[in-house]
Amino acid sequence: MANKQEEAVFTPIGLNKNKNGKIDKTVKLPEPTKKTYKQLGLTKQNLVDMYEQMYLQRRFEERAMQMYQKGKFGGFLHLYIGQEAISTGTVFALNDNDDIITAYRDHGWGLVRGVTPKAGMSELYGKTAGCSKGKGGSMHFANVKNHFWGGFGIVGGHIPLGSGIAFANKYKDNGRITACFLGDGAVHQGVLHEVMNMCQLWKLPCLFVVENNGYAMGTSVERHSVGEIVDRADAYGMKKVVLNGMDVLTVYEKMKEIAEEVREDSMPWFIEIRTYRYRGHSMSDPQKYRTKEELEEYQKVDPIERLKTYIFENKAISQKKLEEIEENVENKVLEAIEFAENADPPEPEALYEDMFVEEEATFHK
Ligand SMILES: Cc1ncc(C[n+]2csc(CCOP(=O)(O)OP(=O)(O)O)c2C)c(N)n1
Ligand SMILES: [Mg+2]
Repeated sequence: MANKQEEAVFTPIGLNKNKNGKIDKTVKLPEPTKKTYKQLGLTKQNLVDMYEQMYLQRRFEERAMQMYQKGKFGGFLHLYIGQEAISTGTVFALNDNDDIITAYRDHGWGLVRGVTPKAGMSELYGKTAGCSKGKGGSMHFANVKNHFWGGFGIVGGHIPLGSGIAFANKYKDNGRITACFLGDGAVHQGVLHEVMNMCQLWKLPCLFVVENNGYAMGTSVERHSVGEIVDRADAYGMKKVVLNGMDVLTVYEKMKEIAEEVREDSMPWFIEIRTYRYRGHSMSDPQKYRTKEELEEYQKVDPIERLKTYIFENKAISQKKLEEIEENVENKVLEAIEFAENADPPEPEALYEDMFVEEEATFHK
């Protein structure tokens, strides 16, 4: 019951109001690393490789968006555009056999963990050549061979699976760690708190990484979350950090440091990486909840442009050579579209396949 003097108010009030009394919806980006690529143990070639990967993720999705708009395929399409430094910095920092699991904004993760543009595009088109045989679509990119477990549509549904993988790794004593990525909106799913408690208690080598991109669908973080997301770690005595997710070198530096520490002490971490979602939640989002100016603020610190500038400042590659790399990526994406368009759709019987594990489970053989 509301106090007699006041009306019941169910909209968030008073959180980070700016001078005009409006809710300040921006995600505050922490300072990026000051270390040079050499201090981080990276080579000029590593910088170029990171750039190529981020550029591939961006062009793959921009083209996928075009094809979706042309009606070439349907279903959901959640774009990762703006967040590419997180997938790229993480995968360059972790070992190739460390496990990664994420939610439905998963195209970038798939590409960086070895889903080819052809297999990715075919998955979007619902073709058998897709990474999930065309039966998963946008939300179910996966590459189990390369320890990327997908791609999940239920907000928070994959979090206990991530900690289960971490449990299996500890049980097998194989030295692998698990990185479980989730959105800011998923932080409020009760299951996260069940597994954070358990992971801390059982010392599981698991990183819970929140990609705070400012919004859960059309609801800004300021409207859906009390306090700082990262502080959820305090309730569990878990180690925590906030990172700038618009700078690939920052993500690389911290994820590498943390991964090394986890391999030593097998204690979990709660990591908030701040970033920004450039596109709507999915393709049917009119984005009335934010302004063009807000989006442009973040585009000024675009992770791909930022790395490109850094590459030229450090003379890691000539402009001409980088343009060749970009052209090559562009061609690969166009070839992937052609391939997907001409690929076969699944036969109706495929509906009944892959429902259960029929042979021995392949995990950790
Ligand atoms: C259990 C559940 N509730 C609601 C939805 C609908 N839904 C899909 S995405 C989403 C928002 C999640 O936002 P966030 O975790 O911040 O991830 P982002 O989309 O920003 O990557 C919601 C509510 C869902 N898929 N699953
Ligand atoms: Mg979000």
